[in-house]
Amino acid sequence: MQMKIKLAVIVAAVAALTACGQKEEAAAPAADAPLIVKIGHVGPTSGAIAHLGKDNENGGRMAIEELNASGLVIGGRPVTFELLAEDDAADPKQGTAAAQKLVDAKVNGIVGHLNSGTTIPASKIYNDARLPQVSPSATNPKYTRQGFDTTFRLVADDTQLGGTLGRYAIETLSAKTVAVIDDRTAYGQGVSDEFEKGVVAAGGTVVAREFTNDKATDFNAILTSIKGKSPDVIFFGGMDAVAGPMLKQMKQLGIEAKFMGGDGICTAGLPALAGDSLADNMVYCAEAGGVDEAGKPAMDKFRADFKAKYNVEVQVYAPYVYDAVKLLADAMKRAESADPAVYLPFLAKTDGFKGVTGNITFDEKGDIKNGALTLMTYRGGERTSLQVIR
Ligand code: ABU
Repeated sequence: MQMKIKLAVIVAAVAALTACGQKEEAAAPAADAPLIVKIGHVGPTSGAIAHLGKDNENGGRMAIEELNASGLVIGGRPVTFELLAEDDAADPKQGTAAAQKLVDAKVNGIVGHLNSGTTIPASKIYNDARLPQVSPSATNPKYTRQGFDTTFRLVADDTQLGGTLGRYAIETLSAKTVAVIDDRTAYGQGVSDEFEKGVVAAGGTVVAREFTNDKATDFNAILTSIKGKSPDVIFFGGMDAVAGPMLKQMKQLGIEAKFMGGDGICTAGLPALAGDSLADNMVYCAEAGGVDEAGKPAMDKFRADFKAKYNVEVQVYAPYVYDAVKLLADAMKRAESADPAVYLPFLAKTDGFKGVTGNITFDEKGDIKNGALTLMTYRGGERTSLQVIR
């Protein structure tokens, strides 16, 4: 009897294995069967800076649609790209949860996240999974300085951004004294520290350093304290959703200092957030990228196409997300494979990829070589480009 049971178990196991083998055989794609390539995108599509997260996500969708219309073939197989979009609400914990979800979904590559505070912790999860990650907007230098070979960045970092703005405040705006406020995020603290260094190197004086947080709406106490020190410039390290109300309260308190910030405030949405407190030539900021004269037609076309498609202006980084998605596809094409292990070395060797944001070549850390900055001010409620600096 026992013998019979044993035999039955063996027969069942063999049958299961055979069925499994047949199933695997049936699932093996034909050599020219369509290839589905999944690109993960993460940004804050909820919360105070949802307008920036949606801007990034839409840039990614535009690239995906164009790639699918282009009839790209990789390894002899026609490719269909899919965007798997996740919301991290600019929160580091939600950022790592979103990262793990995309790893579990077996995406082929990552574009994101938007914030340094989410991008840096998520980058460890992607590195552990050996997934290439291209950030279109995170500017904290640490992101590409962790020894990971999977991290890439399409914009200049906060050392370049904060340092240039610090020197600009003293040398071009003729400020002698500055006050600095940061939002205690990885981005806000980092860019403020670099701004201070730039100010001091150019001979200026930092008369106050205050902090707030990335959800604050009341700045009366810190602005009143700063007003007592009469700085020529107030620099804010943080995002536009906080800068807008801060500008309104500066006006209410009668503070006439110029207001500066990094790329986080340098958005198309700042005028709406600041209302009538945004006087002409009062705010100076910089996008951590930008194109020279020769690159303007392609960038202008992107902006016009984006506006026509989504009925909203580009905020800041949609073109960089668009380029990041196309760049991943380009590396896959050069490798003739969408397998991250196969195309990662091709991505690292990217040399002169022609994007709408300019020519892209990576250095040994995965940072863009010869990255640009675009200094901006606001006039008539519009972002106005002043100068592209390399
Ligand atoms: N670079 C500005 C916004 C994104 C960040 O946190 O780095």
